[in-house]
Amino acid sequence: MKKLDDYANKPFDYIINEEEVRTYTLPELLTSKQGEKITSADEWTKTRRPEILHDFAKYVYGAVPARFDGLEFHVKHECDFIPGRITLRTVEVKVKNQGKDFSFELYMYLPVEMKAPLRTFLLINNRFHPGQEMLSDNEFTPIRKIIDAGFAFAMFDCNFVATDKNKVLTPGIMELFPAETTAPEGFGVITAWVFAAMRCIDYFATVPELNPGGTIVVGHSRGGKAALWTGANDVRVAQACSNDSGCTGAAIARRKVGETIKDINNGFPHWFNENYKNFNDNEDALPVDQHMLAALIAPRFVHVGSAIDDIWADPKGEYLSLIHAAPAFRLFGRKGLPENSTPVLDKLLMGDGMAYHIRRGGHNLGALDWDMYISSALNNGVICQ
Ligand code: GTR
Repeated sequence: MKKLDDYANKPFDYIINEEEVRTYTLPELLTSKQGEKITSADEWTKTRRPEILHDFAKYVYGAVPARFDGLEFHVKHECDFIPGRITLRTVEVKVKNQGKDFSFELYMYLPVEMKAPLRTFLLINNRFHPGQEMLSDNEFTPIRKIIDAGFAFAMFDCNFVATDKNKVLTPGIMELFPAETTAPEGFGVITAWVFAAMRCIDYFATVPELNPGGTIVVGHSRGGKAALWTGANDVRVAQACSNDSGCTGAAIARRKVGETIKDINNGFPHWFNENYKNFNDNEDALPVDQHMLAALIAPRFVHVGSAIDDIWADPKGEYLSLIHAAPAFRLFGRKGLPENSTPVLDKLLMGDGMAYHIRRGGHNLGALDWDMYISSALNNGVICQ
């Protein structure tokens, strides 16, 4: 019987025999569709990055709508969350398109003494429980801890923005975009959440003390997939944190360890676009793999967090995405994860442009994860737009 403590310095060996993983070839990160080698940050930004972004939109998530008719913010109420320390501001975010509008609530937790430029942790909250959770700190939303570390904290309820059930145009933001959601490449629910996250960052830009270009987006699991896709689409994201995002998040799809594309498309067909279904049991035909999603965040910061018991999310595959994304970061002079060091259980592996951690326990966003994300955000020498 393996004992986890014996594997603290080689956590992946505790959960997987790498020799049993199928052999695969990843799509070339630094070769353009025309076959040109990408050797500079400029070529990456002008040529390769748009190609990869386009492929993720077309074959996986659907493009984030860039156009809509209007956007309004209304502060609905403001109250003491902790008197003298933290204010809770509820903002109605109203999006208008094609004669319709849809509003969702953004919850902002702000230090009473706001000193510019304040960076904000934005949680794409897929486990929102109105009432209870909002009124107290909890493991998933440790409001006090984040504020005390010197940040603002914000979140919205995923389910309210786009129902996490199926891709029907039930009340939700997708109703505003009928054409953009119904085509085979039309966007799914994950992209709807990303669109909402980007509108939250638009709100940050209206608050003088907040630095919208210093936003740190965090998401757990399905929210983690959305956090990475937000970081890929919006350069105001200075850091994207993927917590246990697994399949179609941080984990390399071609490994087929844990949840596969077929599993996820069968279980959650509404998260992605219709084209993605063509890659069920057909990973090798996909023009992208998930390391390229992490690469789209370069030269900004990406932090991937895994949990040792969350084998369904393929922790090793999540880590490998960072390794294979690193060449894009190097084009910008960022070194990636430190050379010659591998993850140690419960410790932060802090790199240049990226960080990784794997902790004890299962599929959850907990105290240690937050400590790690806060620590990397404090130390990453953030590149703000
Ligand atoms: C799992 C699912 C994952 C993940 C997660 C979640 O069961 O297979 O892809 O996103 O749920 O969001 O909690």
